[in-house]
Amino acid sequence: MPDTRQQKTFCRICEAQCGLIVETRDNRVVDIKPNPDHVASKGYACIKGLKMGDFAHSPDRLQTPLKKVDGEFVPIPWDQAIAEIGAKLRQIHAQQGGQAIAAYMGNPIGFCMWPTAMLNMMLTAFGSNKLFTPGTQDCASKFAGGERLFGSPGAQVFPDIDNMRLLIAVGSNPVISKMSFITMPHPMERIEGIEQRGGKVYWVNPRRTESAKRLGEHVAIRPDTDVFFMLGFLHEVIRRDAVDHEHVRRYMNGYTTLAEVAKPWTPERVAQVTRIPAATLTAMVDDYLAADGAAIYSSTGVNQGSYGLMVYWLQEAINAITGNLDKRGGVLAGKGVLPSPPIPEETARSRIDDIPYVNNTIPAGIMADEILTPGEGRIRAMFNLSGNPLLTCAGSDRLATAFEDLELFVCLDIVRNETAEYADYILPGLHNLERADIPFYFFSVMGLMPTRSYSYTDPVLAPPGQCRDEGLVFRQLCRAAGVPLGGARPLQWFSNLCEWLDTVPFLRGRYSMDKLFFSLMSRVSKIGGLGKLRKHPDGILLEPNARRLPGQARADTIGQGGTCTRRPRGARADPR
Ligand SMILES: Nc1nc2c(c(=O)[nH]1)N[C@H]1C(S)=C(S)[C@@H](COP(=O)(O)OP(=O)(O)OC[C@H]3O[C@@H](n4cnc5c(=O)[nH]c(N)nc54)[C@H](O)[C@@H]3O)O[C@H]1N2
Ligand SMILES: Nc1nc2c(c(=O)[nH]1)N[C@H]1C(S)=C(S)[C@@H](COP(=O)(O)OP(=O)(O)OC[C@H]3O[C@@H](n4cnc5c(=O)[nH]c(N)nc54)[C@H](O)[C@@H]3O)O[C@H]1N2
Ligand code: SF4
Ligand SMILES: [Mo]
Repeated sequence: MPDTRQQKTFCRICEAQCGLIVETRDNRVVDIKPNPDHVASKGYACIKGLKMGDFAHSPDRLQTPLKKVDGEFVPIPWDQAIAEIGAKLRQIHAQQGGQAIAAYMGNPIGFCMWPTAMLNMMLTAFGSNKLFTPGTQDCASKFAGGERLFGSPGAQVFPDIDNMRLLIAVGSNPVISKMSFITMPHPMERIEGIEQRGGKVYWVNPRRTESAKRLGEHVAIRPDTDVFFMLGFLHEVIRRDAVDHEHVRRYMNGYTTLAEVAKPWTPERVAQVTRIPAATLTAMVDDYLAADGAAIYSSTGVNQGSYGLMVYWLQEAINAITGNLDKRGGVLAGKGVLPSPPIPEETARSRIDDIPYVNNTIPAGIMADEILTPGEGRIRAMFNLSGNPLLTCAGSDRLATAFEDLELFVCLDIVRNETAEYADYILPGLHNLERADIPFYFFSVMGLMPTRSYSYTDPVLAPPGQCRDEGLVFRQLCRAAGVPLGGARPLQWFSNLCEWLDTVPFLRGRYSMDKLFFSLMSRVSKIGGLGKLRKHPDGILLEPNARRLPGQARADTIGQGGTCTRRPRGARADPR
């Protein structure tokens, strides 16, 4: 008799994290359907989520650890891989210090809470803060902006799409990508709702995208000139005195400076740079100001440009001074369920070019230089956790040279990608369907949810071959290298105990550390233990989004200065 099962879970390919129903037979996916009862996605899922079984069962799946021997990858047992990598780490740590050990964490696994937490714990164990992420390319501008505008990198705002009358979306293409910094399944249906309510949508983009072809008005802009568009927009808002002065007085600092910055940037002047006709810009301002609930929102097309932070600052300044910040139909402040990880008082700076860290991460753009440039803290050992930086970061040739220069390069992935060709070891990790999870950082910490919800999933599939949870691999490597997980001996002992209990047949799975971690997180978030969460496979609806500025207890998140204050030194922003 085949073992046929149906299990509810949620997708972890993009920010939307749609609810899915997965049907399996003998540990193979036979069908994936959208979950019509999921509290947030309500029966929506896209082709990527529905076809992910093909990736889980791909013939390209890595099934065993590989070691490069004389230029060829040969299979080796896990014990050997852990012992050898651990010994090499121990040596590099002793000779060159913790900062010689670094990691790049790819985007797909960034949606999974456990392996990413354990990677951080391993880096902490070595005393390293060198974590590179794609986020430093695609959204560091927003994290840096959140810190400067609202008091912490995790304090972010998102457009209240379901209630607004006007959306200006800059550098985004939701038909294809489902947006960013907003966890919203089926974005186009909800954006369509704006027009159905009699409102309007503008797409500011050099390209007439699939989204612009579907609805709204396309405004063509010369690439990388969005900062001037924002300056012209702000100039017009201030020239017309369409400013909510009471809102500004109560919650913001620096308005005079803002007005001075915008003063020279008339729509006519801006048009010469952006190629957006002055009449188009002023018509957009007319529509924005006339709408009861409006927002300018920008995404990856801007974040990856030269002026991401400036665009973000100006955009949120416009939303704020017009009274659209913290307004139904404007932009709302995210409210997560977990506290933000602490950000050090003193911002770390990179060895190369003295660049400040953003959200505890170092820019992937200087990874090659951090490896190749001699001196204290030069990277000698590198982990690549489900990333493909050789292709996705700038400067492939130099990165290839850098990866070849490393003393130890370990890639963990489910397939052998281009970057892994440079590895000394390739370790087989888990597909998302093979791990338990809770909603990732943007939900749980930043709370960028138009529909506030929370869920837990058990694994749907057992991993094939010798594929191993990456979180366990980092715990084992800490032990092998003689450094305690997270820098705390009791934590390493606890980790070892959990690992041992998982080998006892009748206890297997009961004390696995990932589940205990999820249980702890869910209890900290006051949602309940895994027992409760398992009873809600369609997710749990949380208290809806609300205005947050007037409540003084929460004013620090939005920043007493909506436009440009920093929190007082020593004050910690509470993301809730
Ligand atoms: N030219 C160009 N470069 C870009 C971008 C662009 O638009 N153009 N976009 C940028 C952006 S927005 C981003 S986020 C980065 C992404 O950059 P990266 O994160 O470096 O690259 P990806 O190709 O998304 O994924 C890396 C690896 O994740 C693995 N993976 C996929 N699913 C799973 C899974 O379920 N489990 C495990 N363990 N691994 C899995 C894949 O095998 C793949 O090898 O690229 C950036 N770089
Ligand atoms: N199918 C699919 N979906 C994905 C992903 C994927 O790889 N494939 N990746 C996921 C990830 S990691 C992310 S971060 C999100 C990204 O999702 P979005 O933030 O929506 O980004 P993109 O779809 O890359 O669209 C960026 C747009 O910016 C435009 N653009 C380029 N340069 C400029 C410029 O200078 N100014 C302006 N105004 N626009 C510009 C481009 O034409 C493009 O339409 O998508 C997620 N969803
Ligand atoms: S929209 Fe994103 S989360 Fe939803 S099914 Fe598609 S890839 Fe998965
Ligand atoms: Mo991204």
